[in-house]
Amino acid sequence: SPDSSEGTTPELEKAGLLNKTKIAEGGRKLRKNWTPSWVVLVGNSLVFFKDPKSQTPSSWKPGNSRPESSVDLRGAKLHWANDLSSKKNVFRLRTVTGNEFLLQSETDSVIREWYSTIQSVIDRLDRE
Ligand code: I3S
Repeated sequence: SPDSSEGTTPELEKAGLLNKTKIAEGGRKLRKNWTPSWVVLVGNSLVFFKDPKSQTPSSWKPGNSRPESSVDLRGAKLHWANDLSSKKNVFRLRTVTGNEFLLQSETDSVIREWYSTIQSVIDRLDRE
């Protein structure tokens, strides 16, 4: 179909504002630096943008703004991680390359939706 995720336009699964900090790079621990981030789940990737105010789910298109960083979800692991922060609603995402991020929202339903949507992409990639 024209809307298939096959081809050149990756499927936009979800987009929104989360608090983010990177805690490891290639397995090496980093100092936390929590910042609000516009997070876009598209195709097999989680993409992070600065300047959340300039982004909305309806206006976001692949390629129309420069991402701060991007995470390949293939082989990634997701875990609730309330032990890793004093904040509530925190999960940890670890990539196969040993990059680790904490993502957080003050809103329970928001973080639960992100967790289950990212996990479903990881599961889909595991089955491929
Ligand atoms: O895991 P930590 O070290 O308690 O994380 C806190 C610190 O990164 C802190 O910054 P300083 O390195 O300047 O102390 C941050 O302000 C806190 O937000 C971090 O803890 P939380 O519990 O918010 O993840």
